[in-house]
Amino acid sequence: MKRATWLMLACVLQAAAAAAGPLTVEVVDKNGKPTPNAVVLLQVAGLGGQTPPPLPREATVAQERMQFVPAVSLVARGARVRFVNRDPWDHHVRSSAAGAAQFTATGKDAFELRLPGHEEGKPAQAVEVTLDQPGVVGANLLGCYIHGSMRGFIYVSDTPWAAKTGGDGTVRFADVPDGPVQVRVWQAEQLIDLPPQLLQLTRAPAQVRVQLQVVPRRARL
Ligand SMILES: [Cu+2]
Repeated sequence: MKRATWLMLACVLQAAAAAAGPLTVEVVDKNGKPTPNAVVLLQVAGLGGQTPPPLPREATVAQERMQFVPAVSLVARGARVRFVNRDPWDHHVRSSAAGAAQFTATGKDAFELRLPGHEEGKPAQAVEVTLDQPGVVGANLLGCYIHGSMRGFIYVSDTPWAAKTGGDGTVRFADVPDGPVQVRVWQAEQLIDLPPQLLQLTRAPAQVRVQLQVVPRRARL
């Protein structure tokens, strides 16, 4: 074979190795209904594709009408999260690794603080926390000592291959490299980890559906 032919072949092979395509992941509950506020994480092994834009390094979580809003935040490790109390009464923000049987204020990833209630005509009280501890990766449960029903989550990811499902229960990654891909889904009320799904992506657009074993309560997005 001529040198030029070899070169061409090499280019074709390289293009094939670096191929990528869109991947849509739909998260549904036990009844098959789309589930918002689930975090989808990919572990990609192939080459090529376009790494998604970095996750937010800043986020705001409000305490509003006795709820954390948004109920689930997805941020990069090292993100600065600002907590704002918009209710007229005090709230706590306490955080610990989700899945722990109870709040542990001693862990590296744990913190707790108290935010005074919002006085009319004054700016709402806010505190900023930086999530830069190694142990902080994963789901972190937010709560309030005074109002036991308040639950929120901050999911800290050290990979940009992560997205939160919207109202349609779906996330779409535009350009996932071909080859083996592991899909993991976290959802606050799915207490038993779902087994990761293994896909073998080819050039064609791919779609996968992940079903939870629970029916989560509706929460604000
Ligand atoms: Cu409270």
